[in-house]
Amino acid sequence: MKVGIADTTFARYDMASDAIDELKKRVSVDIARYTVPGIKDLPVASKKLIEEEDVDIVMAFGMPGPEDIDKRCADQASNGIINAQLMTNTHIVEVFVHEDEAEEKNLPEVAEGRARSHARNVIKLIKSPKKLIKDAGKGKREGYPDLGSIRR
Ligand code: RDL
Ligand code: RDL
Ligand code: RDL
Repeated sequence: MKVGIADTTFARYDMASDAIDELKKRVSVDIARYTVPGIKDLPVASKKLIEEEDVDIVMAFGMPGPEDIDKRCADQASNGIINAQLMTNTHIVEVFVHEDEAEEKNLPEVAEGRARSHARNVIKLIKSPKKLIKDAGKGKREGYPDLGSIRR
């Protein structure tokens, strides 16, 4: 299995290294990593990893900042990432942590948890998609505790 890792220098936490560690602990994996300045550069970085490095799947890591301009930037980046997935028919798992999602002192824990959790999702998407079917409707979250299903 070959995983493309796209990440940014704008981010204030290195989620990609946690994800690579999680992948390597669990499966035999080749990594192609491409670091760009910010989240709006992630769509083309991801598309190049798919087309030029022949990866099976991409993880795109980014941290939208706290300002309104950053939120709009994040929307644009997400749209671009979705377009790149549709153009290449390949999953790009978007691993974003918003800087205002938690207090600064708690952000590293959220970021590490989300990175590792999505790394496990990536293994399932490529190696054993049936395991995801088993989790359907279970209120799974990344970086926070799972919420669980709603009961009658
Ligand atoms: O292509 C160069 C930049 O435009 C690009 O890297 C942007 O993603 C950079 N950037 C912003 O311009 C911005 O207003 C970022 C953010 N906000 C942000 O919140 N997070 C980023 N980049 O990773
Ligand atoms: O590509 C991996 C994730 O980015 C992707 O699965 C997102 O759809 C996950 N997600 C969010 O990142 C989010 O901020 C979801 C929600 N909110 C949501 O409200 N419902 C979801 N996913 O199903
Ligand atoms: O409503 C509470 C949470 O659902 C909310 O904080 C989510 O939007 C958090 N979140 C992101 O903001 C995001 O960019 C999540 C993801 N990505 C994600 O990939 N998985 C999550 N939450 O569980």
